[in-house]
Amino acid sequence: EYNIVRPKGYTVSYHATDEMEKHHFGQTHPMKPWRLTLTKSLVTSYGMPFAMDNYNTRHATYEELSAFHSTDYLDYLATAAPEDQPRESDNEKEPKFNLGGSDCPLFHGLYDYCSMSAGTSLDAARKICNKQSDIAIAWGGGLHHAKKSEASGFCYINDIVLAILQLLRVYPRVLYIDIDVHHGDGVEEAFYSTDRVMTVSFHKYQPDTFFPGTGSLEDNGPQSEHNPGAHHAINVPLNDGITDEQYKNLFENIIGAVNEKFRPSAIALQCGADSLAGDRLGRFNLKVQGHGNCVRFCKSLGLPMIMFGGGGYTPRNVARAWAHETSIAIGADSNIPSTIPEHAPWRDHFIHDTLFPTLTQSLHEPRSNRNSEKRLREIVNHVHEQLRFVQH
Ligand code: ZL4
Ligand code: CA
Ligand code: ZN
Repeated sequence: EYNIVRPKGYTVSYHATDEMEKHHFGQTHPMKPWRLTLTKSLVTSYGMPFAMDNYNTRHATYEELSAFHSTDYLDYLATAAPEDQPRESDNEKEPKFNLGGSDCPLFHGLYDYCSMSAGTSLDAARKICNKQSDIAIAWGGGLHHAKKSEASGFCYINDIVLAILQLLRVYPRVLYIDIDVHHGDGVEEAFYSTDRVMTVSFHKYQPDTFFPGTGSLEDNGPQSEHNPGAHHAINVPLNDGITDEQYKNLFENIIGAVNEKFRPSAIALQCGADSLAGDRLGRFNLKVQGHGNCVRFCKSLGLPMIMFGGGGYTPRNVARAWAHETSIAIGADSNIPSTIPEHAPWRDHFIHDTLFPTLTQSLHEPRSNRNSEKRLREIVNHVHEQLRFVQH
């Protein structure tokens, strides 16, 4: 009923599974897999599936997960039960592999949830590798904090690292971009010693008070002569309240320069939606349009691309952003109405019936902007300095 058609000579694939969305981290935990259902229902109510290849994804196998994770860790992840959760009173019971605390609880079906998230991203990566998709969408992935042998910040399996490892079989260089409000530490660390992956994370940075506390401007990968990965990590540390306009200038300047110097052959874009205004955990003032602009800019570079999910703790805004970004991927963003369709399930859940709420609709009291133009210029200058060392 809307003007949604398949883009000509261009394939977008959407990778998801309803099974993943049924899992719960616990009553009041901020991570709600249900936001994926809300996203899918909004995407569907706009008719977008007609313009994409839609895949119901499978579980990643143990062997696939072990391409990055240690078998010790995977074995414990596969067998640990919610009962193994250390209790407050149990002083001596150390959480193993950082599993079972309040950030990374052990919940029923945890291993299934993790292997589905990874399966979604691996399927997306394979479609990019065999050139069956130009853009592959994996909103169930994007869990950038997980380490080789450790869970961290709501992330247990690093599906992004697994997907990039797949891309590296076919593509000489992969550019990883992370617009989640948190630092993409797990992905940065995994590729610290290679010059085939460049990582760029934009995030709120305030050591000690904002998770994970890493990702300073000066963190650019181990700076030793013998390390090919030196200068291949870029960090853009930001303060509360950054606006669409500032973010657009920074993003296009930095990613434009990185693209020219690094000459990536594929892009992995983590679209964490906790950088939106009004996010339960976030601190920025980005609107859906400002967040989506990053996707539009990346698409304009004309490279094969995977779009991952990530954070996002106000589900109605997560669904808005990821539905809008799906429409950008298929080139339908100017064809769909900004009013949420009458027949959309959960329509009332959105409170305001628009895809693009104003700042006051999202926040009631907009956050004050603590990013001075002077500091943003310093950041851009530092990044350009780093890029002088990168030449492909
Ligand atoms: C919660 O309400 O900063 C977990 C986590 C569970 C339910 C009830 C338990 C109450 C906020 C967060 C106690 C909660 C204490 N429940 C949480 C240092 C911390 C230790 C844990 O978007 N406490 C840790 C992780 C971050 C810390 C952010 C972002 C992931 C991603 C990609 C991960 N951890 C302090 C916090 C709640 C909870 C309420 C919480 N945890 C907020 N920020 C954190 O980048 C997916
Ligand atoms: Ca980030
Ligand atoms: Zn986040």
